[in-house]
Amino acid sequence: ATQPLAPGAVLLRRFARSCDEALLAGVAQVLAQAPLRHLVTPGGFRMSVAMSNCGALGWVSDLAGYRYDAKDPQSGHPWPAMPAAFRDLAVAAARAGGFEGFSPDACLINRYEPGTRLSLHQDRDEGHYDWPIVSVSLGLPAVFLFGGPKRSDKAQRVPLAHGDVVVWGGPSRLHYHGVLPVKEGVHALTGGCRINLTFRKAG
Ligand code: MD3
Ligand code: FE
Repeated sequence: ATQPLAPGAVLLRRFARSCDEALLAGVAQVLAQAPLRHLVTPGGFRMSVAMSNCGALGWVSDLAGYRYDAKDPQSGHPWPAMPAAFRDLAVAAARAGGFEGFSPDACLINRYEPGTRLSLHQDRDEGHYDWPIVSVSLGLPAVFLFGGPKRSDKAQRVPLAHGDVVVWGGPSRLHYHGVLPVKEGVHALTGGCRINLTFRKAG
């Protein structure tokens, strides 16, 4: 089922269900080369979400700021290649959301353990606001906060379950968003955590 959330934002419930095992095999392969880590914000706070990346560019944060980098600062090596199953899913979801020709060069992997949250923010470090961000939720469910163009705009709460995919394009691309603390639970494929993949055109 396709649900419009806001102009330019399309929720594709369960879109990634049929390829969930291939996606999680890809996650394991990437994390073997570029392990999850807790980044530090420019303000000096340790993020509760653990992150890694694959693709030509990866999102990083440290005391110097937020940016995309071709290398994993922890290893000094390029980020692992984007698995074919990742790219194929992201391209198909973007097409279903109305964005033909999406060619992501960055995939951020976020891991949420119970209690982990992501506070309201905008994604403004990519060079291409005309392309959408495609997000894929795997494992434990979460409540996503989807606000407006200003931090103070009222946010809608959108429950996201395993396999749900959202294409965030058009005016929604720069809206504030976040994730409420993930509740304890067990999922057959991920165990006690939620994994989120976000595909972007960053370079
Ligand atoms: C709406 N991740 O990595 S994905 C992020 O569940 C991030 O891990 C969350 O926000 C997560 O930056 C949410 C959904 C998402 C991603 C980007 C957006 C929603 C968005 C950009 C604009 C509007
Ligand atoms: Fe974000």
